[in-house]
This record gives sequence, C-alpha cells and structure tokens, in this order.
Amino acid sequence: MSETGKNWWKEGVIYQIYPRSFKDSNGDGIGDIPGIISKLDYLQSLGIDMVWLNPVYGSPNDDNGYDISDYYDIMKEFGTMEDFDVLLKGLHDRKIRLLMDLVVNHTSDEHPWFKEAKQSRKSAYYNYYHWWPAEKGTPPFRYSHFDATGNAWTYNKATNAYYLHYFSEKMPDLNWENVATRQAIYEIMRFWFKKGVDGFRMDAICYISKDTSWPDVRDLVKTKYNKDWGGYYAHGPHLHDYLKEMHKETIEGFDVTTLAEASGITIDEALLFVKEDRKQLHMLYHFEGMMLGYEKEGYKRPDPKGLDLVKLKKVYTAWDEVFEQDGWGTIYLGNHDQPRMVSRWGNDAGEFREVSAKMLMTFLLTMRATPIFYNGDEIGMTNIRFDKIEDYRDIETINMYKYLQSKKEDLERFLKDQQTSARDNGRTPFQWDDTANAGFTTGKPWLKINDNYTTLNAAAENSNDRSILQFFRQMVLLRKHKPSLIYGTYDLYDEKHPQIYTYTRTLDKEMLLIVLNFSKQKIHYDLPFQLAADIEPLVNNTLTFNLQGNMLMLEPYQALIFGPLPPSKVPGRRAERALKIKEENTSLESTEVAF
Ligand code: TEU
Ligand code: CA
Repeated sequence: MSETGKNWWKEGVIYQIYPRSFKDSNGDGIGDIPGIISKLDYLQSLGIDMVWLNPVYGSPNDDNGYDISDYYDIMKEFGTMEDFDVLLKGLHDRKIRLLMDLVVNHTSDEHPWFKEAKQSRKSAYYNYYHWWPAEKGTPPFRYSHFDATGNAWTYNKATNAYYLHYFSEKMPDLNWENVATRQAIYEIMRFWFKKGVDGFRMDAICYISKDTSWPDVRDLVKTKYNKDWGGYYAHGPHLHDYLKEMHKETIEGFDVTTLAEASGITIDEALLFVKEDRKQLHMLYHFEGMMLGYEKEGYKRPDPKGLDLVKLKKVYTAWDEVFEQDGWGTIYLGNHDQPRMVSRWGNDAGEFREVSAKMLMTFLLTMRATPIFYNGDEIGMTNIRFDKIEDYRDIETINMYKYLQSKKEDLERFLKDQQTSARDNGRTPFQWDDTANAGFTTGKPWLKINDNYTTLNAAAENSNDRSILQFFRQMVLLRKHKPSLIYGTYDLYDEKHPQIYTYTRTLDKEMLLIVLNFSKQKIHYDLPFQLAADIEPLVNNTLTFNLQGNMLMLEPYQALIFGPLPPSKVPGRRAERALKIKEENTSLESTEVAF
C-alpha cells in the first residue's frame, strides 16, 4: 500500500453525467437538472460514491457548456439554481458526493469579461485575456483544437488585436498572468465550495499558464513534442505556481477533491501535480491509454493494426508504479470526449457486447486508482456510427470536417474514421427503456438516439439478473468490501501475453487474482501459479469455468477473479522489478570494488 493516507476520494467510484444527454424533464429534447433529479434513486442503486457533472453553468453552448458565460448561474436549458440546490441535496441525502466541472482555461466570448475586454484596450477586463496587438504583425502560430482554420489567434477590430483561443474562437483563453483574473477564478471556486460541492474535475487545467514571451514554437512542437500541441500547451512556465496558489486560496480548509484533466502530461511529471506534500491537486487522469489504437499523426484515426494489449498493459502498469510512490490516480476507458467504452476496447458485435462490457468493468474496478464510469457504460451503450456529417453536433467533428475540406483531404475516410473515434458516439441520449425516444425525452432529442435502444436499455437490464447493469452493481459492491482492490499492491503477470491481462492485488495477508481475456478467441491459458484443484472463482462474467491442472480454458472476453488467496510466492513483475533493482545495486557495488 502506498505510504500516503486513506481518503474517501481514493475509495469511491465516480460516475460521470453528461447532463445534455442524461434525462430530459420538459420535452425540449435536451437533458436537464430536473431530469437528473428524477433519476436520483437510479444513481443510488448503482452504488457509486461521486458524481462528476459536466458543465451546467450559463453558456451559449458552442462546445456544450465548456464555453461558460456565467460561472454563478445555471444554463437556462438545464434549469435554475434552485434545481441545482435540490440536486446537490438529493445526492448528499444518498451519500453521493458531487464534483463540478471547472472550466477556467477559457470562457465563452459571451462572458461579460470578454464582452468588455473586446471593446477597447483600455477596458478593465482587457488583461483578463491574451492579446497580440496588430501593430506587431502576425501573431506567432498557435494551434487551435477546434478552429476550422487551425489557428488559435482571431482578429478583433475594436482593439485592433488578436485574441488567443486554444479551442474554438468562441472560447477565448483567460490570462492567468493577471492577478485579478486569478483572484476572480478563486472566488468562483470558493462560491461553489461554500455551496457544498465536494470538488472539481478541472478542465484543460494544464493549459492555463502561457509563455507570454510568445516564442515561435512550430519547430519545438514538431520535434520535442512530436506535433503534439497538447504537450506544448501543458508546459507553461508558471503552471505549478498557479496550482499551488489555487490550492492555498481555495482548496485548503474544505474537505474537497480535485481531479485534473491532464492532457499533454507525461508520466514522469505526474507526481508534480498530485504528490501529497506539494499541495496542488489530488488526482489526475492521463491520456496515454486514450492514444492506444489510434495513429500518431493527424486527427484521431484508428490504427488498422488494432489495439495492442501488451502496450495497454505497459501503460496501465507504468502509471500504477507512479502512484505506488505517492499521490493517487484514476482510471477510465471512456468519457464525453471519447467513443463508447465497449465499442472501443471490447466488442459491441452481437453476443460479445455483454461479456466484453463486463470484462472491461472488472478491469476498471480492480485496478489501484479511482475508477470513473461514464453514464451509459453501466448498461453497455455502444457507438452510434453516424454516416453523414449532418448527424453530428460536436464542434470538434464539424470543424475538423471543414478544415479537411479546405485542405481538399479525403472526407469520406474522415467520416469513416469518425465512426470509431467521434465524441458524439459517447454523447447520444441515455437509453432508459424501450418506449419512444428511449424514455429520454417526449420531444425531439438534440442528438439522435441509437436504434438499438429497443433492446439495449436500463429497464430491460434492471429486470435481468445477469445483465451488464447488475454485474456493474455487484462489482461496485465488491470493490467496496475488498480493501485490497482499493489499496492493495498491483502486480502484473505474463506481461507479454497478447490476449490475457493477469494481475494480483495484495493487501496484508490477502490476495486476489484477476484474469481477463481481452480477445474474442477462446484461449488455453497457463496460470502463473497453481490454484487449488477445487477452487471456484469469486467473480465470473460467463457461465463457464474450466480449470484443468494449471490450465484455464478461457471463453472470449472472460473475466475471472479468484480469492481471497494467500499472497503468491511466485513473483510477478513487481517482485521481478525489486529483484532487478537489487541486482543493479549489487553489480554497482561489485564494480566499485573491482576498480
Ligand atoms: O478537453 C480538453 C482537451 O484536451 C481536448 O483536446 C480533448 O482532448 C478533446 O476534446 C478530445 O477529443 C476538455 C473537455 O473535456 C472537452 O469536452 C472540451 O471540449 C475542451 O476541454 C474545451 O473546454
Ligand atoms: Ca429539457
């Protein structure tokens, strides 16, 4: 177990709600807060401990709420502050904590600060944003994630200057160099903490500090960061100063947690953010896993070679080794920025959907990290795979389409690739039951509903004892009752096996063994150590169990947990690692002696 303390946010399971798609209460086709309130008992029935709610603040919705025009109010489409208070109380009554989404790398261009700022260079709010005065010529190129031109500077006539926007041109970046901006942000955070929210998921938080000497970084980005603008953006000179200051001004004194969206952050610097005595943030989520199975260059394009499980094991094992030392991690396989978990990492075709969704759940709920589940994943919702651009609502897809169109690139291929990777795959409305519009709305849904809702829905799964949903509930309970699954040491076996992911979790005298088949093949698998001949698995996502001697006959996507067992005497990767370190030290010593 890590030396660091035990905490509620390490022990809980996070459930992410995308409010626009969760439940519509008034028939306008858009999910809302009263809709979530009507599903509070459902949330409780899941056994989850924290809800991460995507942004619900005032917003013109250029990027579905990530473009905020009022941090102190609720988006009209979502309801009122009274609704919010009811939701918060309803969650707390059910012992569920609420994490809000904090979006402070940028605001909406309709935020009063920007509306003022863009009037004149003399405006009191001019310095709340980043500007490049036109008399200095063309601004140094910065890449925009969402702009159809790819350029993050947009010209504004009244100030005769360009403003910076790492995302869409309706999302100008806040200037954190300015003390007043920072104080205004801390004020917002304290407002919500005082209201009783239990923490923040922090959007694009690693991008907040900019090098305002504005160097020409095109070459740097191409070489050092391998064309990865996220990597460059996440390395601003004052980032850690600001996070430290933020902690002191807001987090200290409240029993809250923070979860950083850490795109662009590498593994060797993760602890700079979450090492406990650095007093910055509590947890982060990395993107290394999310890059697997995609090509390195260009937009998110599936790699024809598919997913390499050996690499996946390497990534998640390496991140575990980081948090074994200090800090704490999270683990997820999908969210509102990603396609559906089962479509991407499992198999959503026919009979495999159910079993592979359960296998992925077993993985997420047995790793040493706080698991984050995205709404709909608990019932195994799948990618919608739109075939025309008109079906998409996401600014990322729409603007990338326009960009590629302007470059005369292959649009057909782009649309095909989007069926695998587009964010809207994960944003289709929640499938509650088999009534019209999946019980999500009585009106016209803002984004098409997946046709498979007639059979794939929460109501059907609720009344089926062997459903994905019931499996999820049981696994969440199991994690709660087995401290080894939370704090236990993680040890990997057979790291080179291309289909099977095997590991143990050990705490004190108790060990659990987890064996996951990530493939659609039946596999004969030699266990790394002997189990009792009459052993029965503690968890099995299939109806079959076949152990002969040391050999397991695994069904496609089968997930098994054995235990509690006494700690293994056969070393896994962890013990091998310790041995290696010891050997290195001995050889060092002997070298010293020799010379
Ligand atoms: O995402 C930030 C981010 O790094 C994106 O580039 C992300 O990698 C991309 O959306 C993946 O396709 C956050 C939010 O999660 C996202 O929904 C917002 O659109 C974005 O910030 C801007 O606020
Ligand atoms: Ca509504």
